[in-house]
Amino acid sequence: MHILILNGPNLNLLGQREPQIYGTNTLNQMEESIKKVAQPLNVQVDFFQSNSEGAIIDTIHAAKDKGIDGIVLNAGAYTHYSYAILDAIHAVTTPVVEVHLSPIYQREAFRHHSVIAPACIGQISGFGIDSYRLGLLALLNDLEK
Ligand code: CA2
Repeated sequence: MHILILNGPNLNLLGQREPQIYGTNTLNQMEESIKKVAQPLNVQVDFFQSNSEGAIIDTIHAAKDKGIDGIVLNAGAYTHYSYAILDAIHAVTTPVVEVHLSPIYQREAFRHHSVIAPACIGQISGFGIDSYRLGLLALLNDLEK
């Protein structure tokens, strides 16, 4: 199995700002912890982060041709308003699990709605960097059905 962990805007700052909301682990530390989970499961994991909506969309489109079986996506704030990312997920057959570090339903009202959720197979939020591990396991579980 070949999985992509795709991160959107500002997540390159993980661990460097707002640790009370997003924790103290960096994006690199999250990636290392995912590799440790994936290796014994024989799962190949790729990582990509972009602050650009277009790059995220291009990456979703290209996933299948790169042999990627599924995507764990933290679209950052695009989650709440990017119909373009919603359309991109709808346009491909690659399954996508939506993840969030923070408990989005306990935060500001604008974070309570995900416009991309209808195109995703499921959503995990509020578990800090563990949301990625849980998202990966949920995706693998779905792919193995
Ligand atoms: O909780 C999440 O994972 C979010 O997707 C993170 C987004 C936010 O807009 C969503 O509502 C929920 C923000 C990412 C910002 O990441 C930072 C990380 C560290 C320091 C500053 C920003």
